[in-house]
Amino acid sequence: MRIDFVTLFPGMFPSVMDASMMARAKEKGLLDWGCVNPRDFAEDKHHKVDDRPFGGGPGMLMMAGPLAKAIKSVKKKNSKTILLSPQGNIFNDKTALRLSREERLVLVCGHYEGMDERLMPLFDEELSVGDFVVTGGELPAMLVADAVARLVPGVLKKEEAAASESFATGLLDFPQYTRPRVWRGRAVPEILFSGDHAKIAEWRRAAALKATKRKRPDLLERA
Ligand code: 4G4
Repeated sequence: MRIDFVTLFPGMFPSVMDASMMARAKEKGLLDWGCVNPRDFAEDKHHKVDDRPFGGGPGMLMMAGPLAKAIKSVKKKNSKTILLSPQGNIFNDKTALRLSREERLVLVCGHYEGMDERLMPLFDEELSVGDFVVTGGELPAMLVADAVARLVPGVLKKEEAAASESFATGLLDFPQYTRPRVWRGRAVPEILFSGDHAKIAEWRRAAALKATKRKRPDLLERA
């Protein structure tokens, strides 16, 4: 998969995109990414990318011209072009799985108070990572990139891949423990040392169900 970010702040990306799982995915040749800056496509000598809204009001908007040219420079026939915005459909694991099957994503990061409405036809989708506003689309875009990349076949190690199915069960994760066996007077549940794998699986399912009921009852109602 190739991911192109359209962003006024390309410097934000390497620390996230070149670390951990995404670095490994790149080394394996499963993921490739880059940034393109609308400022490099500005048409005037001051490299202007924002302007005041017609009709008045506070703040600035991203201009259509530079952003459209930046998108065009990375968009290919097999690209899916996505705007991150508070107005988008809420992003979830199901969307992540669907996007993980795409060959190329173009993730467009907005800034200022928003963008010229006439850009909207350039997007195949508008996604939101939650009901809140952040300064720019960069963090939402990287969040989507991470969630999608880890579902690209081969990116996760085998043992991690199994864990990623936990959301697919529709339940929260079961509680997990590692050494020491007793910590601050609290012992790890005895059943986990029984060696009885069927019993352990049964305990984990019940514990996952209980955790889901307590923390996210809405997930159960949907299932
Ligand atoms: C597009 C339009 C995404 C992008 C307006 C982006 C929250 C999310 C932005 C804006 C974002 C989200 C500046 C309001 C950038 N904020 N929930 N901000 N704003 O996914």
